[in-house]
Amino acid sequence: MPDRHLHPDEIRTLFSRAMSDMYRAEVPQYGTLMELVRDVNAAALEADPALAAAMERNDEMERLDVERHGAIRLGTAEELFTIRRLFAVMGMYPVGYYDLSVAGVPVHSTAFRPVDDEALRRNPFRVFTSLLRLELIEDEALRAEAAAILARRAIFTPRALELIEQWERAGGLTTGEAQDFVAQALETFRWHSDATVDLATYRKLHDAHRLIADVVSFRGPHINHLTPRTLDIDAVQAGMPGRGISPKAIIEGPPRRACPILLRQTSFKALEEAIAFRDDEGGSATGTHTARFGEIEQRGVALTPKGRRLYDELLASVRSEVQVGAGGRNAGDYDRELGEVFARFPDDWETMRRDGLAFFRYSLTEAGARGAGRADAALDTLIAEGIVRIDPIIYEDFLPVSAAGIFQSNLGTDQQQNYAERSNRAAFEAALGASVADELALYARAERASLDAVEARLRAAAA
Ligand code: OOG
Ligand code: NI
Repeated sequence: MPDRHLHPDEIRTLFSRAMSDMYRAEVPQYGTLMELVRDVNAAALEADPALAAAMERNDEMERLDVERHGAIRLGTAEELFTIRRLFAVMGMYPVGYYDLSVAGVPVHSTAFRPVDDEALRRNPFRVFTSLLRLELIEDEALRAEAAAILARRAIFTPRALELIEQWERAGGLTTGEAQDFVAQALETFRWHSDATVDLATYRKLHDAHRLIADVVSFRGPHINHLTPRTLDIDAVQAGMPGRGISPKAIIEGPPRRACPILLRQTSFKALEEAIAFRDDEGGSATGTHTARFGEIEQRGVALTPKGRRLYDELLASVRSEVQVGAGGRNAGDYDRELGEVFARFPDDWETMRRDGLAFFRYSLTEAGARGAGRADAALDTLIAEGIVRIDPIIYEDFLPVSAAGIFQSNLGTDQQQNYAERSNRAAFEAALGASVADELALYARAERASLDAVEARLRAAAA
C-alpha cells in the first residue's frame, strides 16, 4: 500500500514555516519584527474582546500566527510557467493581475494563494510574484544581454522539477516526498551573495533600473521580504524604532479606522548587502546590493467594485493633494489629509453592507439558531432583529498603489520612471500558462455561499 498523500494545505504550511526559518536566519531584523508583531497582536486581542470573539467565530485565530506573505521577482516566461506548477503542489493558485509599470516599475505580477475558505483558514500563505518586462528596457543591446544572462540560469533544482512532475502524475506527494519537495523548493528562494555577472554589467543593469539588476544578476529569485499580519499596524509602526528598526515614513493604504478596509502596509528599508561579483580573471570583486527588506500588514474587509472605486477615488485625491517627499517630508500632512478625505467612507459594518461597499459573511446568531427567525423576512429585517449576523470577509489580495509605494521606498524615491507601454495581461497569462482568477468573483462567491447556508437553515428551522 502506498503511503497516503499529504494534503496540499499541509505542504504549504511546511513550506511557509521553512521559508520563515530561512528568512529569519538570513535577515535577523525579520525575527525582531515577528516578536514585535506577536506582542502587539496579543495586546490588541486583550484590549478588544469583541475583535477576539469575531476572530474566533470566523476561525481566524488559527491562521493569525502563521499568516504571512512573501514576494519574488522572476526573469523569464519559463520561470513563471514552472513556478505556477510549483505553487500548485501547495494549493496556491494565481489570483489577480497587477500592472506596476504605471508606477515606473518594469514588472507585472500576480499573487499565488489558496482560494477556498477552508484552505485560507488553515494557512493563507501568499507569494506576490512579479515577472520582469524586458521589453520595457529601451537600450536594445542591454535588453539582449539581460535576456541572454537569464536564459543561462536554472532556478529550480532537478529534484524539485522531478517532484513537481511526480505530483502532476500521481495527484499528490507522500509525506516523505513532500518533505523532500519543500527542501528542494526552498533552494529557489534562497539568497545568493555571489552574483552571476561582473560589476560592470551589474552597474549597467542597475542604471537601467535597480530592479532589473536585482532580477538579472543572481542565480535565483531570492525572497525579498516576508510579511507577518498584525492587528494594529500603528502600534507596530510606533514600536519599531524602540527595537532598532526604522520604518518608512507613512503607512500605505487607507487610514486607521474603526472598521478596517482592504490592506494597510509599512516596511523597513532594504539592507545593503555585500556581494561578490565575477571578474575576468575568474576571481571576484566585492560590491553591494540592496534588495531585501521587512514589511508588516494589517488586513481589513474586502471591498466590492463600488467600494473599491470609492477607495481609489479618495486615495487618488489625497495623493494629488500631498506628495510625501524623500526622507518622509510631508508625512504628517499626508496622514492628516488621508484621515480627513476618508471621512467620506462609511465606518460601520452595517452601513458598508447596506451601501454595497464591502463583502460580508452571514451567519445565524444564537437566537437565529434557536429558530426565532422567519425564513421569508427580508435580510435587512433579520439583521436588525438580531437573527442574522454579519462579519467582514478579509481582503486576501494586494493593492498596486501600495505595492508601488513599497517598491519605491526600497528603490529610492529618486527612481520614478514612466514606461510608455502599459498593462499586458494577455502576455502575462500566456507566460503563466493559465489565466489568473478574478479576486472579486472569489469574494462574491464566499458571500453568496454564506447567504445560501443561512437561508437553508432558516427554512429548515421553519419547517
Ligand atoms: C513586491 C512588492 C509588493 C506588497 O506587499 O504589496 C508586495 C516586491 O517588492 O517584489 O509585496
Ligand atoms: Ni509585500
